[in-house]
Amino acid sequence: MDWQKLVDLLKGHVVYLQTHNFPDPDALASAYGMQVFLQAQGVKSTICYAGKIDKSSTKKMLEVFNINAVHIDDIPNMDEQDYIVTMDSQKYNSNITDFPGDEVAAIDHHPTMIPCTYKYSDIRICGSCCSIVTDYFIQSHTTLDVNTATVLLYGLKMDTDSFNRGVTDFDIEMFGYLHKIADNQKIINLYHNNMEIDDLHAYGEAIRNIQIYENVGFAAISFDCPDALVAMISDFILGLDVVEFAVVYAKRNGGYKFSVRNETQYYHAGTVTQEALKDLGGGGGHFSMAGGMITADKISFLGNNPEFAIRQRFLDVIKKTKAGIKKESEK
Ligand SMILES: [Mn+2]
Repeated sequence: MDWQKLVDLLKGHVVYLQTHNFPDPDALASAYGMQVFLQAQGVKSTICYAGKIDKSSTKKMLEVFNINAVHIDDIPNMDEQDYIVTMDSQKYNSNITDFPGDEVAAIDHHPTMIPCTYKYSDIRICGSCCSIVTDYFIQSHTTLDVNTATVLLYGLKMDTDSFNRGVTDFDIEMFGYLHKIADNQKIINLYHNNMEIDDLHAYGEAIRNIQIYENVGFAAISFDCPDALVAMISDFILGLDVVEFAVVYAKRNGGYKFSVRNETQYYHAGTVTQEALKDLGGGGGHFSMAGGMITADKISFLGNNPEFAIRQRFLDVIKKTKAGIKKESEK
């Protein structure tokens, strides 16, 4: 990372910080942190997104921390000369809409799915995009105020499921820095009031429908629910003692939206999901967490029992992975 290079690139331009669609706390918090950082270097920017902020706890976070994120519909005058920095996401990802501006930079903590050349990129595999943004304050010796530190710490905590998921030494180092400045009581309050009544219906349905095959748990939700909720239920299923690999999916636009979690040492959630959903819509992600979708036009490929077909596809890939590991160890 070269913070000065990013500042020099953006200076004098109209700058948008674009999160992925349906932004989660990490996306919004890291975009906010970047906005404050850039402001301190004399660069004004606007946080923007497509889709919607679908969890009321995320909306509450914006309120509590006074974050202004603007929906693309409310930015009718964005043009091709404007600069975009993608936050917590990368150009060409399926979860980010292509806006009129020029994607000159990307700040992200996810693996690259489709490579893209930027004028500046800072893609580091770690637990949260907020960790990367925190590093900009440290490296540039920019003062971090209480509100910004609290936002960044909240994003880091949420995206790593309280430091249990995908967390790296770097995240812990950034946590150590933020922790000294942040308002920790504010974080605890927000964190403990995350559950909404609608969430309970989805949990209820997942509990009724869970199916377990050895250490793999599947749960289907028959109604559309926000991405963040599908992910929460996937974490919840993984909490069962016998489940080490969780696949949760919900109806979405005539297809399905997936959230996958892995706590084994031998499967890769991203690779398994990518393979299992190949030709159906697609998927991918990290070692421990992944997402994916089956689009409406591909549903017919699943035959007359889609849920059976979905389980079969995942279990087949997992079986193949297992066989591969065996061969590897026989060498
Ligand atoms: Mn993130």
